[in-house]
Amino acid sequence: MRNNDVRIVDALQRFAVELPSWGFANTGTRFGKFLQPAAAVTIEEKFSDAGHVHALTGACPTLALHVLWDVPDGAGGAAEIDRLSALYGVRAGSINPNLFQDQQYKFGSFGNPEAAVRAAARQHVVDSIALARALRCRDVSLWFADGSNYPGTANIRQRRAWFVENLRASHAALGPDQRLLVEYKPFEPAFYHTDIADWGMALLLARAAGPQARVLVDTGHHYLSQNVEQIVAWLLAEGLLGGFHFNDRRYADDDLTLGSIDPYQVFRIFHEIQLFEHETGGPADIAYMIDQSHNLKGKIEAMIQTVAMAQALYAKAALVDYDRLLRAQRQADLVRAEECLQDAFATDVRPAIRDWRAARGLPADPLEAFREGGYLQKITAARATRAASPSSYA
Ligand code: RM4
Ligand code: MN
Ligand code: MN
Repeated sequence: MRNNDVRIVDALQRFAVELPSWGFANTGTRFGKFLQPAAAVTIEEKFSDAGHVHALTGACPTLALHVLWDVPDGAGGAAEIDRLSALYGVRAGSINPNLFQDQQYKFGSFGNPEAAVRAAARQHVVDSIALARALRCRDVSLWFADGSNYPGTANIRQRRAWFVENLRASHAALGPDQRLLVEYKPFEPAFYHTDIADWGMALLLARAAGPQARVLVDTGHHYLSQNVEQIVAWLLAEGLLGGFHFNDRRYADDDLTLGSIDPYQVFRIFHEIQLFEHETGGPADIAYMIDQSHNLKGKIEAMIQTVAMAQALYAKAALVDYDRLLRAQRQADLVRAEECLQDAFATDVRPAIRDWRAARGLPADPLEAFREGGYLQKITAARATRAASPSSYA
């Protein structure tokens, strides 16, 4: 048991997860938006909420920014972001260009048949890289809504070539310490073909882009029953796993709270990563990020719940007995091998996590601390005075 406690503490010490600025804003579905009076509208409010989550969990030192929604002035807005970082105790994290919202992107961005639109999209990514550099952010994270709705309406190979061209040009703008993350998604908003539909396409494009490009795995961006941890294992083996967008889903890209539907899958993903680290003797260079926007749950509460879930599942994965596991695998001792994972998953890590929090001066139960702390009441009163405004997303 003591040994377990040490492993849990070690795991918690090295685990950090990035919050999404858009997770604190009013979002919804394409059918409707149910506005929350406490939802963040300004970038300052998003920093404030993220700072509060970090203060309660100690695990979220960075905030992902969406360029168009958060820093529309690009690198010109960097000084204000720096001010907010210092004020609220969270740094800017990944920078997310927006290549899907402008009218010009109706038929795509990097894959648009018009050269002028492809050039505008490329310029936006180059500007986003400059913003990231001004903020000392390493990762520029690309997600494309590009695709087509009907067979025959797009030249799939031509668009692929345009993607390669623009990704190479974007990569050329990176500073030596920066990375380009390429996210994939099988469908939506495109319903016939999506230009980067799966991890294989993302991997080939990342490779074509250049040595500082990596694949980003959004856990919700897979077909039902797909083995996500196998994808993770392969990307690790190829040295191309750059980061995650965490969320859960029951049907498609539902952006539900991490681990709410299938915590064992998240555990298995963490297991593949930690086994890789055990075997290679060093940390995998992965950016863990949350990509969730809660429509019905309280936004800050759901974010704290997510972080606590991520910590617990990461800690459980750290409990797998590798010697026993690898021996059982070699001997094809199936049940024993399987048990190694199941035992770790079944371990109650909550007491050790509470102790770890207390030792660091954090509330033992961050959700309870949030409910009792008065922050939500304070921002609800302060923000209710202005007309609630939905964000443009979703
Ligand atoms: C996508 C994807 C991206 C996010 C957009 C808004 O489904 O998950 O990461 O930026 O939504
Ligand atoms: Mn995502
Ligand atoms: Mn998504």
